[in-house]
Amino acid sequence: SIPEQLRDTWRKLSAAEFAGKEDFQREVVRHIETTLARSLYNCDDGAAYGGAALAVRDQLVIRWNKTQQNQTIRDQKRVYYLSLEFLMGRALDNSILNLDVKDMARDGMGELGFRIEDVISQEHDAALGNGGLGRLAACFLDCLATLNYPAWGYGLRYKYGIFKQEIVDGYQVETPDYWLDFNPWEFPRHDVTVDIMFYGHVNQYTDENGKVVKVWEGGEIVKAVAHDVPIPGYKTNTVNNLRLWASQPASGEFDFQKFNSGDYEGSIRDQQRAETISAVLYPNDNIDAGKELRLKQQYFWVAASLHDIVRRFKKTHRPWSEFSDQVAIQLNDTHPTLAIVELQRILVDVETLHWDEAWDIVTSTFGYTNHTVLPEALEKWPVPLVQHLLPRHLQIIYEINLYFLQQVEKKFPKNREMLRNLSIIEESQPQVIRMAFLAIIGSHKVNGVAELHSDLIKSTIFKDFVAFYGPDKFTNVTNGITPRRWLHQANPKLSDLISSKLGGYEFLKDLSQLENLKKFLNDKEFVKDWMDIKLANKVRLAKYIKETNGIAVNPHALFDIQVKRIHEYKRQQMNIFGVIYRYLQIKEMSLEERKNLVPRAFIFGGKAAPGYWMAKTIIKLINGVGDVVNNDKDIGDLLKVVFLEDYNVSKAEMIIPASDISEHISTAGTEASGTSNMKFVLNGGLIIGTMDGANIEITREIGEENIFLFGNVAENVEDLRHAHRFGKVEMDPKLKKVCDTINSGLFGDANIYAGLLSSLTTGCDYYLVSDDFSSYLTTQDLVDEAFKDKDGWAEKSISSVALMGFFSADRCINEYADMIWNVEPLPEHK
Ligand code: HBZ
Repeated sequence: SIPEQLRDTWRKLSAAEFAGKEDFQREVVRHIETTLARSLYNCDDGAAYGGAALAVRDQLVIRWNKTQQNQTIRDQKRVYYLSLEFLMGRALDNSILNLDVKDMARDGMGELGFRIEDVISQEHDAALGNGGLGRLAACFLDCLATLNYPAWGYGLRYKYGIFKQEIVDGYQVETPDYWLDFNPWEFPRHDVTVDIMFYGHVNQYTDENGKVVKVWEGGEIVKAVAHDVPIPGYKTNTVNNLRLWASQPASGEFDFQKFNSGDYEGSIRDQQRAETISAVLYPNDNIDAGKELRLKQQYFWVAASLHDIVRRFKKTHRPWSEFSDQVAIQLNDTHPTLAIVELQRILVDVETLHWDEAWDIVTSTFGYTNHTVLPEALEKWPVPLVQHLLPRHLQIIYEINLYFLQQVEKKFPKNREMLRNLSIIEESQPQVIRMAFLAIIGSHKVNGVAELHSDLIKSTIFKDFVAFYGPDKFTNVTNGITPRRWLHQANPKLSDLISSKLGGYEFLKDLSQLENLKKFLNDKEFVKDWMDIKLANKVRLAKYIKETNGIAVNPHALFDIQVKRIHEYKRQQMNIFGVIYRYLQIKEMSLEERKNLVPRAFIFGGKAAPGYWMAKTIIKLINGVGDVVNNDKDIGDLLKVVFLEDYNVSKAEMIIPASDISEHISTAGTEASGTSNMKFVLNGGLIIGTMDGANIEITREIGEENIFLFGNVAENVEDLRHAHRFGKVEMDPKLKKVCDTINSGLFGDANIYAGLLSSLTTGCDYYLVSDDFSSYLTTQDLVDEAFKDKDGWAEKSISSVALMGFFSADRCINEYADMIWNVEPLPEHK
């Protein structure tokens, strides 16, 4: 650092935040002309975005540096959120809003000749995630900064985010998402690197005290390079850090030798092999593909992050016993579970702590969040693979398991079944490591993400752990969303209207204040404004649909939206079957009968994992039905079916505010929480859903009269599945009619859909579509009736929003901080 006597000079020259519009404009123009080397003669929206982003970024960086300095000086306990996914979306609009300079930016860019909306929409989404899990991590970062918690996110800097989806002839086609051509939001730190080792072998030595020392040696080394992203909070000076690791070849003699001996291609190959680790995000949501490269990604990221955390801790010269007073690490699902093993390895092998002392530190440091009960999503790594890639870690896992099972034996003597059920190692061929079990054993708290889900993990997949540890190790933190992005940013008009009634934007930091909206339920003008905003948002979406899909949707139709990853358990197939049934019904109606109908537009969006055939078939069916229905002149506005291509965060910000009703219709007990349900209700949309995930708590908060619930409950699922397996269930006749229509070839060659239809019959209807279909249709009829009563609908919409305070992710972050991390907010710097 700079010598004391020179610091005054330095401070005089320190970068200053822009004070007003002119300052901001000057910075924008300076960046366009110098950083981007463009001029007023060749500045398009893209360059304007670049200039605006760089100007805003400077502002963030000044606060970011001060925040980091403040955190170092105060030296409080920090939280580290380890997530293989951060689904951030766009940063410019969010940064401007969090810095509270949107009006200034709009005026400033306007005077330079640009519409702020056009500038903002130039930005490429940062799509480093699949769905709910990744977006939750992004919401949490916003809240941690807003609430001034000293917190870091750690993830991977994928060169390719989630693929882009195109629809060709009704089918999903994937293209790569190369998003880094211009990314002003990241700062490569070529000086912050960690060497990560793979493969090799374990050597045993006896040291001078006769102690056996194990050393992992001789492996392949890859370099992790830090890329830092500033994370601003809303109306606070706090700007936290998200550190993403990129893999690079560890430059060493090895490469040089190859190069010098003429094997140029060989040395490039090694280089590419290293870069492959952080090249691409695995595009699976709720499915474990079990690929070696994925395990390499996990270890690479976890080892780099832990090394960084340990290095930071060691700078404070505290004793190891204080590690967990300074560090809390949260594991976002089992993907970072190797962090537990890596910390134990560092403490025992490198820092030479006693095993038990090390293990106490480890378990008091980690918390584990589970996001699914679906068996196909639970990670299990084959022992031979781990043996090959991480030989020392495998030994440590065996040792952890041995000590753990000794405790189990003590508590449940001679209970072989208990030992088998609780063992980290599953005795299959080959043996596999159950990562969730390792995560539980290595953490002090385990949480689910909604009440039903947290109860289910305790009574099903982790039942025996509850028997062993008692119930206190397991807890619930119901998910939430950040109202900054999902209300203020996505729906500025609604946010403004709410603020005009509540006397400012304080509600964005304390969402429970929304309750005061109830006072205005009878304020005619307010109610009208409320519904006008909804209509304006629908008009905007209708225009987008016309532009992208060529389909004319009447903005006054009931907009019925299901946007999320395509998965059988989420039951988009039930939705489209319902659409087909509705179509058949309308076709049978007289013109007179049709007059009573509420026109409806069914809008779908979502990606299918590239290898998930059934999900891809569902997309094809939606498009097949759309082709028929949308082109049927006899139907007109009464029914439209739209599939929106490439659903992502920025599209969600446009789509969600435009819904009248949205669908959250998973088989009860399968959707851990769901978070889009919260986003839709917060934007004044009503929802139709099953008693699943957070729908249950949404119902409790907003009242049964404000939600359309249907279908079987989780307790019945097992019996129903059993009945299907033993052939005791007749298909629902309405569903049968739908299947017959699909089989007739009306929506394209019936062979295309054969697999989907047989999942309902020979596949034993695992997701219970037949069992819920009739109550789904009946409830959809209730939705139509309710929508006819405009005043009643508006009342439901407003009173629901008024009661959504609980679902702010600020509430959830405070719960994690109190119950799991034991961290306090840091006084904001000046
Ligand atoms: O996490 C989702 C749950 O399905 C959803 O119910 C919940 O609201 C959300 C946040 O808690 N889970 C995922 O999104 N999971 C994944 O994307 C995933 C990705 C890779 C995997 C496994 C799961 O290997």
